[in-house]
Amino acid sequence: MENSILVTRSSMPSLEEYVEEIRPIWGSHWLTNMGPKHRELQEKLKEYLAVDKVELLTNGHMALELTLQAMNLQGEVITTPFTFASTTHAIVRNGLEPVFCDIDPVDYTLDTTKLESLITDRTCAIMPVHVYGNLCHIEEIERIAHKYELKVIYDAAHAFGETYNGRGVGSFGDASCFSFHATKVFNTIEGGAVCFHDAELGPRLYELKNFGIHGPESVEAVGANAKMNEFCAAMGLCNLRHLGTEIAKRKAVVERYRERLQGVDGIQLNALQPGVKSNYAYFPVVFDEKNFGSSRNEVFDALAKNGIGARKYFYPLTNTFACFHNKYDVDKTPVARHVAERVLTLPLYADLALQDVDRICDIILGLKQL
Ligand code: T4K
Repeated sequence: MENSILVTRSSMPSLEEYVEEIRPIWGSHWLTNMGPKHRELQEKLKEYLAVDKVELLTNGHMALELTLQAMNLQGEVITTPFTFASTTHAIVRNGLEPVFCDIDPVDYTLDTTKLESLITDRTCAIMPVHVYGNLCHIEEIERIAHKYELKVIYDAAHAFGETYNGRGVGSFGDASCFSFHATKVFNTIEGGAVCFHDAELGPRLYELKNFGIHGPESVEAVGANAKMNEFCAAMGLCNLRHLGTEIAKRKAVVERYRERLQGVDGIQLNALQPGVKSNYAYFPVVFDEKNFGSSRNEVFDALAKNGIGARKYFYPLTNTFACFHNKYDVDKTPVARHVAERVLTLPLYADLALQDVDRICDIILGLKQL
């Protein structure tokens, strides 16, 4: 539909800036396999994310999948079903067993009060998600992981550039995996990265993203092809220059939504987290039909009729996916089910005009039954 507003829109540099960035590639003919743009972006991201070790990958999913593989894990991984398919798939594709923990009703991240009871002698790791850029209960997760000697791999796909008490979010846990997909606050078209601490993990990840090739005549692991190419890295170098401005514009959009929707009976807005510097990645709203008068699906349909593409991130829950053939009991994650049935993620991107935010809010508030 013309003039439609979608849930997000990729941030892009000017065409001229991107052309300048990729011009040297025409001289070198070096297109991929850890070329100069790849290495430059990797160094710049260490600085931006305030972490020591970063490995760039083709996407956020391969970051999750290869990190689990690099850690040589076996058994069960405790995770959340309130996430994108990628988190659960990364676990299952590694031959590991996901064990689903319920979520916190306020920030939608893993409910740490329910975590310990899920630990068995087969548990090897926890994979929490900083969903919507809401940071997990980091201290509690780390306390429990330490007590039971479990690895913590954060799915930080939504949390690029955020800080907690001044510390880069990628520095928590054993590893944090970011997505640089076109729909993310920071994009490299497709892309992702892992931040980690263990010095031995770096060479493992480096090899695994390149088929497990150790040297010209030696292949030591069954790896994948997950190397970020030079054109994606160049996009990242350009987008990184403008990120501060883009995030400030997102903040203005979020503030306008809050101004308009805060305090409306039957609407729950995303929690503000003390100590967190937000990246304003998503704007989820939970509709309680009893108090609001209209259901999430009615709001979704009304917006769609007006050319506005809100999304039901994250419905359905991953523990209900058809590909798992009813293997998991969704009754064990009742809060996640409650939220997934009521949440709508409203359009949010840097260039979303405040008049459009007002139009979206007018449609939503028009559905409020007094
Ligand atoms: N963990 C979590 C928690 C994640 O949310 C994700 C990805 C991952 C891991 C894995 O990371 P990656 O491997 O993807 O790097 C989108 C994204 O494809 C996906 O990256 C993201 N999460 C997920 C939440 O959203 P879809 O299927 O909803 O995308 P799509 O194509 O419907 O696009 C949404 C909107 O974005 C469009 O309506 C318009 C806009 N858009 C889209 C594209 C593709 C653009 O403006 N430009 C574009 O190029 O999954």
